[in-house]
Amino acid sequence: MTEAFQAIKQAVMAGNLELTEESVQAVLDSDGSAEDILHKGLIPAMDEVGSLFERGDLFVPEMLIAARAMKGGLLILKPLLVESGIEPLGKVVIGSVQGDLHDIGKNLVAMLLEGAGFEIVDLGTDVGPEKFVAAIEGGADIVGLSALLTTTMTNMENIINAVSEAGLRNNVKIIVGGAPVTDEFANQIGADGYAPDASKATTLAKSFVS
Ligand code: B1M
Repeated sequence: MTEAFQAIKQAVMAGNLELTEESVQAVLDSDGSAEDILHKGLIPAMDEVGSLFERGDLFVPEMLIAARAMKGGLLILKPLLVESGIEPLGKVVIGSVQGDLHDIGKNLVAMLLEGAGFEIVDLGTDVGPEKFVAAIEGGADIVGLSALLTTTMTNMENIINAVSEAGLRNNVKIIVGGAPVTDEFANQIGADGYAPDASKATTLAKSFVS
C-alpha cells in the first residue's frame, strides 16, 4: 500500500489531475481508507510542494496545478468523509479570511465538520468582516476562520472585532486555524479556540455544542 500512497503523492506533485483521481480510486478499490489517502498521500504532497516552492524549485503556476489535482482527489473522498445522515449538531459559517485564496485546508475542515453532523455555510475565500457578519446574522453557532499566510492571519482579528461591534459575539463560538496560526495567536485575538487540523477542529466544534 505504501507504493500506492507514493503514487498519489507523485501524481499531485506533478499536477496530474487524471492520474491523481485514478490513483485515489485504485486505493479505495483495494479497500484503503479515505483517511489514509488523505494523510499518507494528498497532504504530504502539498507539504512537499510547499517546501519546493520555499526553496525556489517550484513556482506559483505549478503550485496551482498541484492544488487542482489535490482538489480532484479530495472530491472523490468527499462522500466518504461526509457520510453522516444525522440531525445537524449546529450551523457553522466558515471561510478563508480577506486576502487569502488558499482553500484546500478550509474545505477539508468544512467536509469533516459536515461529516460530524454540522450544517455548513461556506463563504469561500477572501472573505471580509461584512460578509461574515451578514452570514452570522442569518443564524450560526460556530464561525470558522482559515488563513494560510502570515500577512492574512492578522485579518482574523478584524473579523472578530466586527462580529463584536455588530453585537453578535456572544451568539457564536469562533474557531481559527491554518498553518501559521497558533494557540497563542488565537488567544491574543480573542478567538474561542484554535485547531491545528481538520479533525481537531471537529472535536473542538463538537465540544462547543455539547
Ligand atoms: Co500558497 N503559500 N501562496 N498557494 N501555498 C503557502 C501557504 C506557503 C507556506 C508556501 C511556502 O512558501 N512554503 C506560503 C506562505 C508563507 C507565509 O505566509 N508564511 C505561500 C505563499 C507565499 C503564497 C503566495 C503569496 C505566492 C505568491 O503569489 N508569490 C500566494 C498567495 C495567494 C493568496 O492567498 N493571496 C499563494 C498562492 C497559492 C496557490 C493559489 C497557488 C495555491 C492555493 C490553491 C488553493 O488553495 N486553492 C497555494 C498552495 C497550494 C500552497 C501550499 C503549497 C499548500 C497549501 C495546502 O493546500 N496545504 C502551501 C504550503 C504548505 O502548506 N505546505 C502554500 C494542504 C492543506 C490540507 O493544509 O491548508 O494547512 P492546510 O490546512 C490544514 C491546517 O492548516 C488546518 O487544517 C487543515 C487540514 O488538516 N486548517 C484549519 C486550515 N484551516 C483551518 C481552519 C480551522 C482549523 C484548522 O478552523 C476554522
